[in-house]
Amino acid sequence: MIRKYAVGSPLETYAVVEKLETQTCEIPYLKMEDDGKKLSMQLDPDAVVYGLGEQVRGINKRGWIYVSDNADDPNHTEGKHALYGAHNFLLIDGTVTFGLFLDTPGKVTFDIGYTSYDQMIITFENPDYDCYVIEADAQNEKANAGCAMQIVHEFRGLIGRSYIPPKWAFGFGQSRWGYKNSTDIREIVKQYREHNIPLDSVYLDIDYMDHFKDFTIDGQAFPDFPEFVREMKKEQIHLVPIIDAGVKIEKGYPVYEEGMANGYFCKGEDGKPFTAAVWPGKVHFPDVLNEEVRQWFGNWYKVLLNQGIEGFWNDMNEPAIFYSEQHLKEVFEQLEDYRDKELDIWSFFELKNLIGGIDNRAEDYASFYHNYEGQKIRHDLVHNLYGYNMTKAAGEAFERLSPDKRVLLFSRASYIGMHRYGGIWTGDNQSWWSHIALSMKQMAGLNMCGFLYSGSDIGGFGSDCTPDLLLRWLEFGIFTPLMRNHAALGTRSQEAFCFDRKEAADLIGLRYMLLPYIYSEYMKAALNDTMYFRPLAFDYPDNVRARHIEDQLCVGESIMIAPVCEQNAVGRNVYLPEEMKLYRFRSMADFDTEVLAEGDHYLRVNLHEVLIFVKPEHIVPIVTGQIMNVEEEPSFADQCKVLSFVEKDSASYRWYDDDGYTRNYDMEKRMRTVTVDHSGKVTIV
Ligand code: MIG
Repeated sequence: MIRKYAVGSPLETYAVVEKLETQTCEIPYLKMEDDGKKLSMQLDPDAVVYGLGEQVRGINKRGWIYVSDNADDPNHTEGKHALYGAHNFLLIDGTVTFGLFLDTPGKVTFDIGYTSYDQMIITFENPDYDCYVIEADAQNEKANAGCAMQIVHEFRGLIGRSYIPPKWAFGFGQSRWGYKNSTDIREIVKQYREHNIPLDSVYLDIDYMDHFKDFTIDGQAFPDFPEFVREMKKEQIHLVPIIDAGVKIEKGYPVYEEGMANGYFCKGEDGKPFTAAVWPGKVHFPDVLNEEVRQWFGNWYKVLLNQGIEGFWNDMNEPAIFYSEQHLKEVFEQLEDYRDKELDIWSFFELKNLIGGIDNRAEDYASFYHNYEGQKIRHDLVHNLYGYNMTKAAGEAFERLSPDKRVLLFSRASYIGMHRYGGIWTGDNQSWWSHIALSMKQMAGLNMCGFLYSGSDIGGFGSDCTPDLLLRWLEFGIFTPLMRNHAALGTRSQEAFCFDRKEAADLIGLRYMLLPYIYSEYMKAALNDTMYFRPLAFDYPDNVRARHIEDQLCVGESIMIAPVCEQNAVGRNVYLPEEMKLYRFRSMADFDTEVLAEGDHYLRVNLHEVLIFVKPEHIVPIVTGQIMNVEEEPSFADQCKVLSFVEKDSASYRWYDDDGYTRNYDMEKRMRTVTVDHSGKVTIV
């Protein structure tokens, strides 16, 4: 059951697709103070607080303070409070269990046991918000456990169906900031093919553009781009270009000219387009909060669709600002004060902050405006909606421009609601062990909020990757719907062929082996409003131990995973909430199995091994063979191979499959029942 409450005069964000009556009574469970600026509640000692999507720290968010304030921040350390997304959904699971969605585009602070471990305090910079309280239907004092999945399911119904990418986007992708031209990209593909490592896509970072201008191609680097796209497609490689939020100011550049002629850019106090600087130098930001601008900006993607492109990633859409024209002037003026001065400790830090603080400034975000549904609204009040609406512009355009064929789309900045138009990647992580673990935890939170198509930069974006780190990261990455290796300019090369090629090929091969399962489970999660990645407690609600497990996840309905995220570890402790069958894979052809009892186990996990724990009476459809890309993937229906743990007479699995391209997702027509009997015999009905 979902109840809606309104505080102040909330702005429509279009996060929610179901319109509910607003309740007039008080919000349950929470104490409201300060005219709605503050909501708080007591947390009982054992309560777990899930949610917040893409954030730092644990699956259980207790013990830290988080802020919804979309940030271009490449340092995802534990001390941070905000990353690129604003996902104001919480699930409090204690003596009372309920979900809470705070729909507001402004800044929200979630003190979840930070000031005091037994208190949650939510504060709003502007107390104008819709508050949704979600309870499981069968709730009674005793039967709280088991509500979590039901609550998320209800919430997901409220916010609408998750984005579905084309099937090839479940293949492995290679990316790197710094592939300069078609020669570089051909070489990457060649290396992959030579070393028999499967690959479905190569990403084009900003280097492909002409002077970082959106919807242009550097003609020198890519002399005949459409032909190059065709050439790659013949190799079964899909090219995925990046699009940035800022539009370069340049006379004669049509995106700029059209935007200017129609007044489509965000404006400053003076009514003139607001000028910031990002990659291309000075830019204006398209006012994507405005519907007409969204249509216009979205249509520009056609330029690339027409050249054969089938997927995009939207970047820098917090929006990131290197500096604003106005503030840079001020900085230069203030710098004069420091000339010839002997700096003491205070003036030294002032100077340092003056220069170091020119990017992504709160004051700059408060200095330009949107034309939102006829209202002039200052950017900082709707800051968290920008990336969402840039991606919505693209997503809506694809529905018009490519009505029959799905287009891959994911974004860096996001807000709940964007999950209907695209996925997200988790941004600029580092080649750190702790960031494998972080990405695991983020997947759980993101899935609750509807962001199913997601993944982190495998191998790490910043810093230098190492051979062992890449293998361990792949061992988790083979389960993330978006499986992409990406790295920053200037870092050590970390493509799968760089280090232990054979092992990397085997690991990526396992992804393709599991594709029938991964795709089926993804589609079921999207079409049924459920979660592909789940914390253990969602599946084992009565199990007290499961509530506090942060480093294992359930993936789809049949399996649990327990990746190794520690340097030099040769094994790890794994907790089994019930008896399971362990498949220990070294490659598709090289694996062994063992049934493990419920409880604690220390398991050895060599550097290139993947552990898959199959639940009792469960089935995982797979395919085997030399699979180099999704297109050439054999059909499960032809091979009828499974991983399974069947001790009773037989078990069954609902297997979803479709053509992978069209937008007809008829669940009933595309679902088949797979049965495996005790002897291992597989039948498909
Ligand atoms: O300021 O396009 O997160 O994936 O490689 C860096 C260059 C801009 C940030 C993205 C990253 C991408 C990079 N971009």
